[in-house]
Amino acid sequence: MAKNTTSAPTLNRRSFVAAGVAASACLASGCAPEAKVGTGKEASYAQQGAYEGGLANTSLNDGEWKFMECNKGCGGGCVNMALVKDGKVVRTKTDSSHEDSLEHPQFRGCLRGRCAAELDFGPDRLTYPVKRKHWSPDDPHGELRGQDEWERISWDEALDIVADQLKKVYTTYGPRAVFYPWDQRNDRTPVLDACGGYIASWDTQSFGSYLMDLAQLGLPEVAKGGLGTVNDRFDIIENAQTIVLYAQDPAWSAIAFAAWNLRAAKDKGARFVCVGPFYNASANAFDADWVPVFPGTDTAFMLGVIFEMLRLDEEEGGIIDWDFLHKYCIGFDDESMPQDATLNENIKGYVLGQYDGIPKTASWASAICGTPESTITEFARTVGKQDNVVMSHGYAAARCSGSEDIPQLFLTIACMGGHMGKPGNCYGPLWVDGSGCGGPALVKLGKGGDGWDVSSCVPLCSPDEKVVVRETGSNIIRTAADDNVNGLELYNAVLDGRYSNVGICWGGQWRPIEERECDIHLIWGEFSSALRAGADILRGIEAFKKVDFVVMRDHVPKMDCVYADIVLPLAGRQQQESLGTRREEVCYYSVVASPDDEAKPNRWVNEQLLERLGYDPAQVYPVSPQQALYNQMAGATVMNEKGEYETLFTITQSDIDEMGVEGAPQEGKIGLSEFKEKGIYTVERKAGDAFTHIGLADFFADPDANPLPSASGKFELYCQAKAETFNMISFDGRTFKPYPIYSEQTKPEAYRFRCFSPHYPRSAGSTYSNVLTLREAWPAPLLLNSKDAENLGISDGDVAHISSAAGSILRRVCVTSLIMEGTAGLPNGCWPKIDEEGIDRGGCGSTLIGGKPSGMGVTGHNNVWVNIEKWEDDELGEDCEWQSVIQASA
Ligand SMILES: Nc1nc2c(c(=O)[nH]1)N[C@H]1C(S)=C(S)[C@@H](COP(=O)(O)OP(=O)(O)OC[C@H]3O[C@@H](n4cnc5c(=O)[nH]c(N)nc54)[C@H](O)[C@@H]3O)O[C@H]1N2
Ligand SMILES: Nc1nc2c(c(=O)[nH]1)N[C@H]1C(S)=C(S)[C@@H](COP(=O)(O)OP(=O)(O)OC[C@H]3O[C@@H](n4cnc5c(=O)[nH]c(N)nc54)[C@H](O)[C@@H]3O)O[C@H]1N2
Ligand code: SF4
Ligand SMILES: [Mo]
Repeated sequence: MAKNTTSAPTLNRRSFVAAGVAASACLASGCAPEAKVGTGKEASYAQQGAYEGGLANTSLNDGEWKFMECNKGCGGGCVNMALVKDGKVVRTKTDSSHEDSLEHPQFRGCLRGRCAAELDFGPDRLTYPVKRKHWSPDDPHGELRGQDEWERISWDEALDIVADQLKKVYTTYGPRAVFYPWDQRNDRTPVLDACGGYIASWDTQSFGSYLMDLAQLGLPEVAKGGLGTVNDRFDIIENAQTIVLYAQDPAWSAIAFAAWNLRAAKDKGARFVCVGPFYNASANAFDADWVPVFPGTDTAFMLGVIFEMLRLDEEEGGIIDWDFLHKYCIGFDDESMPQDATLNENIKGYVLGQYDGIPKTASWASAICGTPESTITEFARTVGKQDNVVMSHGYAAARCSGSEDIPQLFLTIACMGGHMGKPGNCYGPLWVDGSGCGGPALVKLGKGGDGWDVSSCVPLCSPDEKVVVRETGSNIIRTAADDNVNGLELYNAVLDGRYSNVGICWGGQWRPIEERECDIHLIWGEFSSALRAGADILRGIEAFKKVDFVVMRDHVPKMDCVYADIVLPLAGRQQQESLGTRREEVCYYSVVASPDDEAKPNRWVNEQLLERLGYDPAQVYPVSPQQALYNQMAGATVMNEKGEYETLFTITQSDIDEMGVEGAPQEGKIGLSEFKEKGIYTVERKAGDAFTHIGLADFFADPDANPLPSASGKFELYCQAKAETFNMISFDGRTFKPYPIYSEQTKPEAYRFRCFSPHYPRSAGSTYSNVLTLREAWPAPLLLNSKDAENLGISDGDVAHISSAAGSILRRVCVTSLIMEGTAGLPNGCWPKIDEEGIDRGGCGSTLIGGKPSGMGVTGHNNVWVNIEKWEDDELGEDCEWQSVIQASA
């Protein structure tokens, strides 16, 4: 048994810096690098790594500038650049390809993108495969996960072990013993698909209740960006009079240049309104009016707003756009009921209290949502029909238990004000997806053809096993009997062998809720940080400890790796060429550096495993990565003013030869080598140009000829299909109506604060949150209202112990008047660090989230009930003083 070693030793900043300095001194004097490799990251970093801090003394021209792909996570794709000298990144910057303007913007990266080299080549980067010392096929010693020592092993050993374990589990227990707790949409694992599928998971952690089948309401699917309803940025900048940022903070959490476009709208005179528990960075930046709403109470708030809109319209007139409601929507009132209605009820009657005797007045709402009555009335006026209003929402309000009806309610308010289909008016997840640039892509990449097809692979499991084959667009995948575990039941599935299946959430493929049993033996992980991102981390650790085998692959030692048996090191984004696009631009990312270590590309790992499992990788992956990149380039097109797509790149035979691919020379608008040199191609814009776009313009021009995807072809404010789906998958037996209703959330006696989880500049998800520079710049404190802090005896900078029914964490506190009393804002993305007592000293929000799924299975990421106390037991230290590492013992 390992003596008291934790498998995630933390790297202390001072020792890291000292080791780096010592190692570089060693390099300068020509010492041989040998012995360092394999004994620890502090040593191997400077020898093998490709990032060197101490940028200040480097000249801007001393080296070669390369285009550095950001590890995103925010969904954007900015231009970030790295100055590379002698194979090391010595400096970074962002887009400087041309002068910045609204018409031809620079695609500037944020602070995370500028740290992309430190992420990909930092001191904690995984550089060789490791095995947990006390794991063996016969006795996994699961109880030591997270505490054991690591042994460095060769790729051959590592891949053999993984392939053997897969064979064993598939042939002995079948595909339902393999658990890949990540998004069921996922089409990222040809290895498990080839073997016969696996149990996947689904979660509302990101989109919240917007994960519902939005098409039923007439809206575009959220997974496709949900942007079909959104106007072009120039329309918004020029024409919006009011911009509502509902549960949204683009200044902290938007994609790339979203906040910058909002700034332009502000300069043109738009008024901003921020709705949520936090007067956030965007509210500050755009001098917004604040509509405070307690986390998780938006249903009550919006019902109150609808009541007030009805009242004001009746008393004063000019608030509700009745023509819009009756032409483009169904089911707002008795006059517009759909033919398939089974109830003689609707939102208008409900709000007026006609069915339950409770009018949803401003005073009724205020008692629940904490918004002053007069502010509810004021908001009702603001979103009335008189002004051009952009109704922009994030997903935070929908990431709350009890939030099922939020998408339909927000839509209802937008429709009551008639805020769609005309200049300066639109509704949608603006500034969350696609930088708020609504409209068809102006630049498109060709199809790479690098998806995979496992249809030739004979599953390893017995032919009796139910294996479901589906196409995801680019790939053919398999899942085990369409098993999908809800995010709040992940660990029940492992520990109790039980969960509730509701089918596939994407594309409306839900099925009736059904109890299922399972017997999970193997946990697989890639592309996500399921243990950190999900919920109930403490139970998650128990689940990881229970199974026979856990295998993870990543660039960095995230928590899931720390609790694994085999960890496979992946080469980062910046070790390969790639392309990225958004509406107006296409970016090129070069190979930035190639550190001399054992990290390998993801695809290489898959090919090696497929081969060991008896499959032919060339059949699974018909196109080489380089050919796929070429195909994307050769097929790239750009829209002209007539709306036609034209070939983008001129490609010569020598370009083709240089890439070592097959293809034919072609004529386009820009030479491929010129593009690679510039790193970006953008479509220049101007206000009123041919690319200006109004969301769903065709529908609004002729709703009968261009119906929406709902049953009626219109916006369904009474939606039979929605009610049927929700009731079919209700986890707690709660019933829903075709129109939005309030469902009571009772406050547990023992808890005082409602904690929400703002997405925070330090990281994108948990990605980047290990970077010490970012940890130092953004310490991620718990935000606490000054009156609450005073009552708790907590001062700014003190450490608090924050506890919920699921677990507890420590975090330094930032005392502020910018969040509502009775709430607490815990930044998302911190890496957990669980101590012997089970306290998370890393301050990860998911440690606090737990409980059973309710309603359609929404997780309460933004309305978890907590208690807060001052922590005086010991010192916490700063996040930038530690970093988790996985290193083999000498
Ligand atoms: N408490 C709390 N939890 C939350 C949220 C919250 O607000 N509060 N937000 C939720 C939201 S909105 C989301 S979207 C999720 C995000 O959660 P995840 O989808 O798990 O995202 P990350 O935490 O960024 O982890 C992504 C991991 O994939 C790795 N990775 C990157 N590229 C590759 C690759 O090419 N191959 C492989 N194998 N791995 C790669 C990264 O290094 C990183 O470890 O978190 C959710 N969890
Ligand atoms: N810097 C950074 N950017 C990111 C990410 C990141 O981790 N870091 N993550 C990316 C991802 S995966 C996603 S999904 C998006 C998330 O984007 P959003 O969902 O828009 O982001 P959040 O920060 O969770 O929430 C925005 C605001 O909503 C408010 N809010 C919280 N709870 C409630 C509520 O119950 N009701 C109301 N009305 N308001 C509420 C908060 O005050 C917060 O300021 O961001 C993306 N961008
Ligand atoms: S994290 Fe997002 S906004 Fe920041 S540089 Fe990367 S892609 Fe751009
Ligand atoms: Mo997300």
